[in-house]
Amino acid sequence: MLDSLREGLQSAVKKLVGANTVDEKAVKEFVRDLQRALIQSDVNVRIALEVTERVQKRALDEKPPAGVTKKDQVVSILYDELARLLGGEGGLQLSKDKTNVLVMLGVQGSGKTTTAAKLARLYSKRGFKVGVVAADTFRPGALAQLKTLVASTGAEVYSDEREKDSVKIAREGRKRFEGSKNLVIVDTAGRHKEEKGLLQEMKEVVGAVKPDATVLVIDGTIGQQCYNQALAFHQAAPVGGIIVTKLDGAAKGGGALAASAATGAKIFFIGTGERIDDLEEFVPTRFVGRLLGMGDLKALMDMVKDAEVVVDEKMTQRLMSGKMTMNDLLAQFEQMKKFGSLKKVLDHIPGFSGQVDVKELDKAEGRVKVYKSIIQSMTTDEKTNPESIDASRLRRIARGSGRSEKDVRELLTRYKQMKTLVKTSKGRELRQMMRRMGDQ
Ligand SMILES: Nc1nc2c(ncn2[C@@H]2O[C@H](COP(=O)(O)OP(=O)(O)O)[C@@H](O)[C@H]2O)c(=O)[nH]1
Ligand SMILES: [Mg+2]
Repeated sequence: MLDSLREGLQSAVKKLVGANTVDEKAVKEFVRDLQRALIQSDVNVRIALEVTERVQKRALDEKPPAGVTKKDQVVSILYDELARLLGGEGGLQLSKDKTNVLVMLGVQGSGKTTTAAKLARLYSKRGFKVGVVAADTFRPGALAQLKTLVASTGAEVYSDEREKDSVKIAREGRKRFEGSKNLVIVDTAGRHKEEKGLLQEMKEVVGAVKPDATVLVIDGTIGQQCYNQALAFHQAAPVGGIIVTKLDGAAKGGGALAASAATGAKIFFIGTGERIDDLEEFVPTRFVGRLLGMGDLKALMDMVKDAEVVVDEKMTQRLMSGKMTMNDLLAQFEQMKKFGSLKKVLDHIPGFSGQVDVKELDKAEGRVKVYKSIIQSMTTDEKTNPESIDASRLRRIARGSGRSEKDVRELLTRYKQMKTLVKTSKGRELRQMMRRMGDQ
């Protein structure tokens, strides 16, 4: 799905990551590569320029947070901006405590009937009682198609073969399922080729059924034309959400998604194939993470934000001036633990995986726990001046913390090592050293 866009974006990122330094020239080249990838995927030129200009401006203006490299920061900016381009979080919210009603809208052939069945399947699996209303009285064989598709889902179909008025069927179907189902999906014809008739029909059905949400089904192969189509529907009756279909193998998929999101309506799901299970919940951040070939980038970003918060510049200053207390050391250990988890996340990212030994990390985390209990058994004086800890104090601390004297000595050694390292290292090296300490 969206192979060319994925390849374009990933090769741009790869080039950036492979560059010696991320200077203005490298950023600009990166941005040009992005523009090319987006436009090739039929993202509207204006939108493509807007998003890449934002990436460029932020990449050049913003400083990376402490502990994050410039490269990682630029990639995370791209991730942010692409996710924003594809709309906000929060998909279709349905409550089992009521009868939720959805009306499927969209031009003929966009995938309404298929998607109605996919939704019936998905929500049946989630424990909803689902009813589907066959309100396409226009297309010959429409009812048979719907029944066949829905048969495997466990949902019930409401139809009336003698009734030719689709608005009436929609109204009756809703009435039939009211109270007995958690979800009613009304499939419509969308038969009118010309916009006016189609929108009129839609207004009538929506007026009769009064759904909780209208779901606009759009064929993703039409690319950025999605925008005008979605806007026309949205203006006739507010669209609750969009489902973009046929994104499997759609070269213009990027454009379709960006254009749909540009209307301001949320993309609820995407259709990724003809089979009944080929429906995916659309979460922009997750989707972009996959596009960029990064495991769970959302989790990674959260970690980076955490890391940003814990770096305490004042404490770093104190450490660098050679004054270090056990509490500082403890705080550093805690920080390493954070970097430790960050590494676990990195492990899910292709290119990083395999470079992190999770067992070693666990071991390091285990030691930190031991050190922590020891430090907590020290008096304030001992914490501030660990040099004052003699043999008898050492014994007392070991007893108090329930740890062995060997553990306490190990901690004191780590403290001395750290202090020496801090004295001999300068500026930014310090933080790198802190990170390396986590590996030991
Ligand atoms: N490849 C692919 N085909 C799809 C997808 N969704 C629907 N289709 C196909 O698109 C065609 C039209 O779908 P249909 O549900 O009948 O559209 P409707 O006229 O809007 O009800 C059918 O051949 C479907 O199998 C999808 O996500 N991927
Ligand atoms: Mg249909």
